[in-house]
Amino acid sequence: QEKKRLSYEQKLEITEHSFAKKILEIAIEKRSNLIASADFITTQELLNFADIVGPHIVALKTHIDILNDFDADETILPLKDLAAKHNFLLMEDRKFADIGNTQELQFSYGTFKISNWADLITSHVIGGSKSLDCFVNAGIVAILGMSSEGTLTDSHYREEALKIIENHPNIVGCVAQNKVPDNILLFTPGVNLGTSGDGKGQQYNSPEHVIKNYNTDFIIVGRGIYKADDPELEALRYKTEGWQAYQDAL
Ligand code: 5BU
Repeated sequence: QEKKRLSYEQKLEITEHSFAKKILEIAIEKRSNLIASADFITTQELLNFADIVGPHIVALKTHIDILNDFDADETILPLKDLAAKHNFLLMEDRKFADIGNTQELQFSYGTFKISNWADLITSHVIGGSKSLDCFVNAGIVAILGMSSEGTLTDSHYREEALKIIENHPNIVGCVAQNKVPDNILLFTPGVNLGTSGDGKGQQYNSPEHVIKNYNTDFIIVGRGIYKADDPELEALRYKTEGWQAYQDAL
């Protein structure tokens, strides 16, 4: 018999990291494995979207540096309120890729002061294990493999990256397009029900495909939801498909 995937309850028992526990608890409570990527350039759109899809998601993924009108008081305070109101985590997709000292500065200083508000942050592991020590009081989602055509995250890179990911205490999970060991939460972007690519290198699969084939824990959906005519309805569709595929795989 084929080995079944672990349930979110089972993962909750084996995980050590507090932010891993949090996202698993939200998944169980909401019966959702959906992360919405909110790639907006205005605060108003970002906040509207967060309020609409908030009840259906486990986390909202941001690229805070693409906002034209970022303001700590006008953007982050209401965003934190919405995260509390709807019980989702804030995941900043910063993709750090530098030495530890620089990442420490980028994490806590400058315009965005990410460490003040992000629950999860994404980081490459290209700077080596020690470069990740600076990310305290947040959970790292480490990038193992990218979804884009021609990515350099080949099997050798991923093999070496996985050694870092498996052994670093600040890491809660990784972004990848393949299976990973059970103790690492798997986040998979490049998920869309309507199209197989965006003409700019992005490659898409369905929620069912990634959950059944890679044992993905959390699907990350951007344009599939925020470009839809009715984003809430579309979020519900991805949520339902994602949860159904998870239950089928148990
Ligand atoms: P899309 O609109 O669903 O294509 O958006 C995908 C989001 O996930 C977008 O914010 C990307 O920056 C992010 N992403 C990705 O698409 N692929 C990757 O490998 C990584 C991040 Br890492």
